[in-house]
Amino acid sequence: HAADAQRTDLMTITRFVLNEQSKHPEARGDLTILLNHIVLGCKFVCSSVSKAGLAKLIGLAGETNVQGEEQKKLDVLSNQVFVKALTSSGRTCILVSEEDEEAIFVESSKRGRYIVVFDPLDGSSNIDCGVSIGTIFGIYVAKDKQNPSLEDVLRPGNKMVAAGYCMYGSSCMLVLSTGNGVNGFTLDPSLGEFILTHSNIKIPQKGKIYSVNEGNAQNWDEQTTKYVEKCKFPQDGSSPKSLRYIGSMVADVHRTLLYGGMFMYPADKKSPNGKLRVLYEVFPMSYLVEQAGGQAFTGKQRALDLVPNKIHERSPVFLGSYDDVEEIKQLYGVKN
Ligand code: AHM
Ligand code: MG
Repeated sequence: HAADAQRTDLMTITRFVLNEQSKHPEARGDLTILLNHIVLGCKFVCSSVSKAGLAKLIGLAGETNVQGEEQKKLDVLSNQVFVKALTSSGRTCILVSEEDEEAIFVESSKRGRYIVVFDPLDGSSNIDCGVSIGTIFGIYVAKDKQNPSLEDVLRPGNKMVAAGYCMYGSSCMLVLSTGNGVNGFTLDPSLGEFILTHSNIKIPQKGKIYSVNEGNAQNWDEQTTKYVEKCKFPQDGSSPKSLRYIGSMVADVHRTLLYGGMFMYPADKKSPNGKLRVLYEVFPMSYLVEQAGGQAFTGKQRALDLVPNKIHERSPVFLGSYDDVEEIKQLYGVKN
């Protein structure tokens, strides 16, 4: 019985990645080990986020609690956990975190060939009110693990070998691509394991939702303004789109992957490069959206073709359903 099989034959994320890697005869299990360490970080953050109110983990970094112990803000704590987990995996040589000004070069005795770029806890303005937040990550391979350099990191997103995010929401979900489609895993808290629940995620060809911080509208360029106008007042007889904006990239992109539509953080007069960071926000999410059959565009080019000049560089992004992104590309005069 299929139903029985579902209950007893659990496809954990580790088993799934091992299966995928076995299709590459040259693979030595390093990516599986690295992903296991990322998963550990996600489980830790998930448990901290759900206990945040209780444990009074929230507070200004450096603030002390009643016992006089230093309290760490959840995003600082999450960063430390990820940095330790990734370093101790023995599979990384460079780490780029949103929380650290400089890239971290792993000491030579612990070096491996992978580079991980990540935002340990994105959407932190949403922590205090219990709204979904997440971790975003992307993985590159260094050319020479003994001599890793920033050049290995400042590469276009199309060179990533894997990307994913973990959403700390009503359930904890990890969505992953190793370049062969997108799969979603839900944490079973009783097992402490991520179980495959959303296999081969495909984004709908066209969606009914647009997602943007419309409070910035007065500073938008003409193309963004026109696009949003079309969403609200379509001239072709179609129904207007619904607006959904959480303000947590992971949650907004997750909904876009599952329901389709458009998520955007455009340029505006105040922020000519938008807000989102290329390496650990725009690239991983664009990678996932493309792997799910959608598109990601910067206003000028395919997002994954962008070549970053600095590790914390920003870029505008328009991502989502294939047809919806096609519309914005046309407004910007970009053809396939
Ligand atoms: P953060 O890294 O400071 O948390 O900011 C990133 C977040 C994204 O999750 C989200 O898409 C965006 O900021 C929302 O920005 P805004 O509040 O300007 O709409
Ligand atoms: Mg962020």
